[in-house]
Amino acid sequence: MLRYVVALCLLAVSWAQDCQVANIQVVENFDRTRYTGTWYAVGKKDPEGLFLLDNIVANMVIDENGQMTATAEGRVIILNNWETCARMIATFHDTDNPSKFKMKYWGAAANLQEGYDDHWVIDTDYENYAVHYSCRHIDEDGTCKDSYSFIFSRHATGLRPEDVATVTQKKVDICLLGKYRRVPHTGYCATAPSK
Ligand code: RTL
Repeated sequence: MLRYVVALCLLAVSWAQDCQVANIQVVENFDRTRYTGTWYAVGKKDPEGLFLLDNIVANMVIDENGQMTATAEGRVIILNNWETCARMIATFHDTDNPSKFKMKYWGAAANLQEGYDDHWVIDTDYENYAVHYSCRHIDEDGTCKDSYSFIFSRHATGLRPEDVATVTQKKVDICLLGKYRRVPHTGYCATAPSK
């Protein structure tokens, strides 16, 4: 009997979650104003290549034209083994879905990475947690070949225990459960010289 229940549950999960990027659900009625302010990355799933390591803090802003912009910082090690606090700047471009943005980003220093990525808000309660997702390359079968994702918290200490289950379910929904690492906050970017 138990075997059938387990099999049925697995089937239900695989139906609900086909890992097609086009089917990923994002937060409903996204309110960009409530998304502004400081977000501490407390978990991250890395993309391929160079990435922010830890001490990652983002600050979302709405400019005078209503456009969402952001600054972010985080510890990085750039190609020649040089450790620094990367200070990044981003502008967000609207799409036909209010929770899905294109994010143009660049470094305050010229030797930092720049790019144009998706920035999807999968879920947020605005006051405690946000689940972000970005797929850089969609595979031929419609699944994501190279993604990154941040679990943001309003609290540098991590998620509130009552938000953990919701966030875990969202990790399942975006097919990234088990792929995240915790993001330590040690004050690195507050003290290290910027470059
Ligand atoms: C996040 C949201 C807020 C604004 C920005 C973000 C992403 C920054 C990235 C930076 C990568 C930097 C690297 C530097 C080394 O050269 C999503 C936090 C800009 C992806 C790899």
